[in-house]
Amino acid sequence: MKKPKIALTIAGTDPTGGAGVMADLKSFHACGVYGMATVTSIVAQNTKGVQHIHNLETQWLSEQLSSVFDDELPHAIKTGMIASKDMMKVIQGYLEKYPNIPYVIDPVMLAKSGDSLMDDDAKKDLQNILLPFATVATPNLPEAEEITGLTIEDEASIYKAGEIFINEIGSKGVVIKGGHAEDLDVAKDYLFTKDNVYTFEDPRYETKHTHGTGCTFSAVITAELAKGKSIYEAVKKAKAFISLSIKYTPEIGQGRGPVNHFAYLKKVGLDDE
Ligand code: PXL
Repeated sequence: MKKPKIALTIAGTDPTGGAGVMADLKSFHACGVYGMATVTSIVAQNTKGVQHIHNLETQWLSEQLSSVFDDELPHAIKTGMIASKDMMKVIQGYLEKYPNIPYVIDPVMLAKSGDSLMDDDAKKDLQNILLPFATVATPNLPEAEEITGLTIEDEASIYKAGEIFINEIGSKGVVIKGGHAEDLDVAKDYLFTKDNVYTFEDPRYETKHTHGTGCTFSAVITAELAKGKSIYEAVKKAKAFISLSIKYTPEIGQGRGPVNHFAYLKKVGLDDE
């Protein structure tokens, strides 16, 4: 068998299987990429909200990463929930050592339920410690506001935020996701790179079942970069992937249910187009 491409996630857990490490592994697999996973925090949560968070000791993360990197190098790395500055520093060490491995950062701050997934003072550390190494960062509007300090209320401020990510923070690419702008009937995302701006638009589906969208979107970008795709191609696929996964949500749980990580794989909705 041909050796597969490998994507590694560094993230928190979600026992519903919709978000975090679980979403990442499913999404890697659905993209035909072999998934590896290291855990930062164990989160007791369901579709109704987050009940408990247990951040692992930093050393436990170092040990997991050391086990992976001592054995087999991934072709791309993704980070999701990282609760503390110390964990960010550990991850930074690997990004410095392996600058050619594409790195996708989902700057996770809040769960869909509104619960905080990060120490308050760790928010500013993301931008000093990890965002400068990003091949692609994937903030939603509230995260982009927190990171840039801007109030984002129109397209001009999205462009200004993109410029800050690329020219001041030093990320190679950033997708500012417009999904939170609920007054619009399209979900429009903006990809900024050093020389270009691309926009991606899909219809907005009326559903409350969007748990895990951010994790899934960034995991698909990671998988595509692992395959050697360009940033543009990776984001384009992630947009198509996430739209189908929201359209064909499996309706699980009593609250905000998870997306369908296998809708794209099964080409649900694509065959009859
Ligand atoms: O999508 C943000 C996120 C990241 N990581 C974990 C989560 C969530 C959202 O629920 O649970 C573990």
